[in-house]
Amino acid sequence: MITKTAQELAIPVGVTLDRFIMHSQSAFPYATGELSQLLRDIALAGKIINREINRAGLVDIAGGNGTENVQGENQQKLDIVANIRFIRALKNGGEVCAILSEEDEDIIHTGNNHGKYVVAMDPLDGSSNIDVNVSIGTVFSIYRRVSPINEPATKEDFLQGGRKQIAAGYILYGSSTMLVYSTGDGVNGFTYDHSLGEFILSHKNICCPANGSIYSVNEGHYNSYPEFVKHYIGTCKEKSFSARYIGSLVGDFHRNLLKGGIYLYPSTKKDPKGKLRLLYECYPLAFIAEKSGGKASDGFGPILDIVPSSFHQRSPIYLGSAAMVEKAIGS
Ligand code: FBP
Repeated sequence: MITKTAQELAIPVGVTLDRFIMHSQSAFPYATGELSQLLRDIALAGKIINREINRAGLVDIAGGNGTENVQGENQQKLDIVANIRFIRALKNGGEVCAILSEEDEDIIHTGNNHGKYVVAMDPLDGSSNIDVNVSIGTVFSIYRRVSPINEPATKEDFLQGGRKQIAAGYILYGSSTMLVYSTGDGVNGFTYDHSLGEFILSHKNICCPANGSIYSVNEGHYNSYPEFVKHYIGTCKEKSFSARYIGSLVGDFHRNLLKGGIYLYPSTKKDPKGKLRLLYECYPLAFIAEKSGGKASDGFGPILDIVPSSFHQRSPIYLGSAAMVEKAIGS
């Protein structure tokens, strides 16, 4: 009879998000646990949205809602569900005094004026893929407020600039569901284990490869891209790089973060300022890119150095492996 070791008999489940957060918090002697709780609230909302997405085809939350968001985009029912779920989780969590969402024109005051943090978010990114079962995601960015505690938050709390983010990340609802975030010291990824209802550390200290052979861009807009972008796409083809574009920023970024690659959403004739929103799409992913050794540029300088002026402003973005971003914007 073969005797099994304890490890073999009871394979460890791994490090849960909760335990990882607690462990990281202990590295900061003055930590109060509020940011830790906020990260847990985001994870909880992610679990609920994951459940809604998985069963969208079975219950009446698939498809359009017949309403438009502040960007003039047709809202998918799941866009609205995700927005409600995140706002509710952050309100009930108590750490967040205000939220800026892609789905709402103005700041959402949570009533937690004692809260030290504000969150900017894209509750469900990749709307065009929601109904066709292609990976979609949530993107979030966290700031410590600059307005006085116990008073309502102000727009200044959200217009601090990308380098003032104290944490940022995304949740990818794909073949598996993952939460990837950084609080400034390294980037870590957690895979959702449905059977436990827990996010488990699966990608420790993610480093974006300096170079790669994958480029992600909507070539359907090729004719309206700036000349340097057309030239760069040409060099990618000359080198037989792989074109990979699913039309979900989080899905495309995540692949390139792990394998090496570049995601580009340049300015176009239709969107001369770019399509993606600076505060809750570009800043958070630029934060993850830079903290994992990658780069993020608007074609002229680092995305994180852009001084924001409005909530829903857009920006061109070149994001991913450092050498590829440098090559793209230098083309
Ligand atoms: P949403 O947040 O409204 O989904 O928009 C962003 C996005 O869908 C990205 O996820 C994606 O990379 C891009 O727009 C796709 O745009 P296009 O269809 O023009 O290629």
